[in-house]
Amino acid sequence: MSETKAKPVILTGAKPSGELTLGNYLGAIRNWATMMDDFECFFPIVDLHAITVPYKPADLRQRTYQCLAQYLACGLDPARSHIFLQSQITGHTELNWLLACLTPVGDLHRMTQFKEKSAKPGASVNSGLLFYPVLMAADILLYNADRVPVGEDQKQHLEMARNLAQRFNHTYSDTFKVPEPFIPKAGARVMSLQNPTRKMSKSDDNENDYLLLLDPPNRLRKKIMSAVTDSGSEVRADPEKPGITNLLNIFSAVSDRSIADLEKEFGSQGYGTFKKAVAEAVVARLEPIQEKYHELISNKDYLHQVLREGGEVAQKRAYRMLSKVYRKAGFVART
Ligand code: AQP
Repeated sequence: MSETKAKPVILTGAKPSGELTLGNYLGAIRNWATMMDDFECFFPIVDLHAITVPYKPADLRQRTYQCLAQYLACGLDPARSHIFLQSQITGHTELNWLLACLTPVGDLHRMTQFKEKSAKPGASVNSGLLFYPVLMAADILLYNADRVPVGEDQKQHLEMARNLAQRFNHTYSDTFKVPEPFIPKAGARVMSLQNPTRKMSKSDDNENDYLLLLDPPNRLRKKIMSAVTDSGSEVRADPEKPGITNLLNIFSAVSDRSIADLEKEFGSQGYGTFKKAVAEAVVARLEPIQEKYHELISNKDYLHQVLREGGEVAQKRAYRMLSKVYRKAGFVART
C-alpha cells in the first residue's frame, strides 16, 4: 500500500495596514496562488501586525475584509489552502512571548525595517514595532513551516525566525523545524511610482506612489501617466533609469511578456505612448480581479465561512505546537 507523504508546509500572509497594492499582488499573492498544489499552504491575514502604527479600528476591520476578498479574487482557493485571521488563533501572541524571552533587545534594534520605520519624521515608536520580527517568527514557527516565501525586504526577519528556532531547540530540546526561505520563480519587486528607488508600499503618504488593486481604471491610468520618468526618451531597462525600469517590470509582470520584447516594441516610441500601454495592460490585468472582488465583498456570510474553516485547521495545528512548546519550556501541563 502506498503511503501519502505530507506536503511541505508554507506560511505567508499580508498585513491589512492599508489597501493592497500592485506590489503586494505581483511580488507576493499571485505567486502564492501557484503553490497550493505542491504545498500545504497557510495564508493568514496578519492583522496583529497592522497595529504597530496608529490606525482607526473601523479602518482595520474594513481593510481586513477587503484583504480577505482580495486574497480570494487573486486566486487563493480556500479548498486548497488554509485562509484565516492571525488574531482569531490562540497561539501567535503566546509563542511571541516565549520567543521574546530568547531574543536579545540589541538584535531587534538592528533590524533594518525597524530602523527605517522608526526614523520616519513623526513616527510613533512603540514596542510593537520593535517586536514585529518576534511575532513574525511566532507566526511561522507555530505551524512548523518548512518554507516561507520572502521578498528582499523580509529576508532579515526570516533570518531572525531561523535563529530563534535554533536557539529554542538548543536551549530546551529539538522542537521546531528551521524554516527555509522560498524564492518563487516569478518574483517582482515593484517600486514607488514617484520615487522609484523605494519599494511601493501601501502605507506611503502620497497616494500617487502606489497603485491599489482596487483603484478604478481611470485612477490607475492617471497615476501611471504621472509616474516619475527619467531623462532621455528611450524606453530601456537600465539602473540609470529607475522610473522606466520600474514601469517595464510592471508591464512585463502584468502582460507576461519579456522585458526584451517590450523594449523592442516601445524602445523608440517615446515615454507617453509607452506609459499609455503600461496603463492599459495594468487595467486589463486588474479588471477581472476587481469584478470578482466586488462579488465577494458583499457576501459576508461566505467570507466568515472561509475564515471559520481555515481557522479551524490553523487552530488545531497551533494548539498542538503550543502544548509541545510549553511542555519543552517547563510549564506544567493542563490536566
Ligand atoms: N512593492 C512590493 N514589491 C514586491 N513585493 C511586495 N510586497 C509588499 N510590497 C511589495 C510583498 O507583499 C507581501 C505582503 O506584504 P505585507 O502586507 O505583509 O507587508 P509589507 O511588505 O510591509 O507591505 P507594505 O505594502 O510595504 O506595507 P506597509 O506599508 O504597511 O509596511 C510580502 O511578501 C511582501 O514582501
